[in-house]
Amino acid sequence: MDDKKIILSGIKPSGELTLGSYIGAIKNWVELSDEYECYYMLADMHAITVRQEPAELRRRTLEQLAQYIACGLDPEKNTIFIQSHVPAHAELGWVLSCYTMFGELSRMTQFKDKSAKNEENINAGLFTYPSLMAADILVYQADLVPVGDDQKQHVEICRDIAVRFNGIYGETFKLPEPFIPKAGARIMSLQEPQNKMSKSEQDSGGCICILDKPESILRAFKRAVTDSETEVRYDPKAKPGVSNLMQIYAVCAGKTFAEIEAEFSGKGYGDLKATVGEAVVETLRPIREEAARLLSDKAYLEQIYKNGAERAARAANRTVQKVYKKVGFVGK
Ligand code: ATP
Ligand code: LTN
Repeated sequence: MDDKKIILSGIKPSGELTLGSYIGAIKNWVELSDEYECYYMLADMHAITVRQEPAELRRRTLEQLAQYIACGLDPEKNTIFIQSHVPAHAELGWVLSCYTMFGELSRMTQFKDKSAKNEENINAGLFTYPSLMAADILVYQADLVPVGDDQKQHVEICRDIAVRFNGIYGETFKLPEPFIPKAGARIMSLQEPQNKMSKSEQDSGGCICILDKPESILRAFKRAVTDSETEVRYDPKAKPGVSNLMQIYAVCAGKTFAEIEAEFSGKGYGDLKATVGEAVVETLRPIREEAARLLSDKAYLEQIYKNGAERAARAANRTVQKVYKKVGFVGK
């Protein structure tokens, strides 16, 4: 077991989990979990870079944990934990923020997007977020970070920070690689297919959540924006709406784009939307049902996150001790 390569990834419990985060991230976490030693966290410390209602954050964190397991992450095989339960993240995060440049952080797309959307709360945490994310990854000496396309830039800055630190103090951190899926790395909004499907735009009908009821999923797909042609063809530039539906269908039904084009040749967009909606309903149904069952057993969930934090802390503390020594802190 010890020679397995290591994975770390996480999602902020800042909103309901979406079909985008399932396809872009969690589905791959499950698929990779046999081959790797995996650490999957609930990134609650990242969530507070945007103002959260405390009771809501607590509820969503537990709901998200139930959904991780319901999606197929086996807590026996994977270390599943809540970020704030493992102080090593914040400890290494502070150290790494001293090796992260202001200019580098200023170029982060997510910071630019989020600060444009939250003009009244452009806080320092939102800005230094990538240093903490680098700590999340490097503290486990992760080899691979399975994320959607939008997080690629954050994994790259993490590598830059690691290279810089290693250059000063000698080999300390392993350099992680992003794992971005070929299909589904960027699921788009059903209403504005030029924008990413995001949990922050939940009310527009463009976003599907993992726990949504079948009727509302079918309704959202029925209303999905397409284009003024009639042909079902994969062409993300010219036909973003249709191509997005095809991506979703390809992942949920395990079909290639060529197979999908053949299946809908001579049929209209109405058929495509209904078929994709059904495929999504069937993909999410078992997850929603299992999540509801797990949520009724709070003691079980508590045991998972407590065990997870203990296991995670053992690995993470080793790296923090090594780093503290290298930068010149007096040992305890
Ligand atoms: P927010 O809008 O609040 O920033 P989000 O919906 O983008 O949130 P995250 O918590 O940032 O969700 O993302 C969780 C994981 O899912 C990340 O690895 C991210 O890359 C991936 N992901 C999120 N949305 C999509 C999407 N639309 N398509 C593919 N992957 C996605
Ligand atoms: N930044 C990510 C969430 C996140 C993460 C991580 C992903 C926090 N720490 C470590 C991978 C590895 C986001 O906004 N989706």
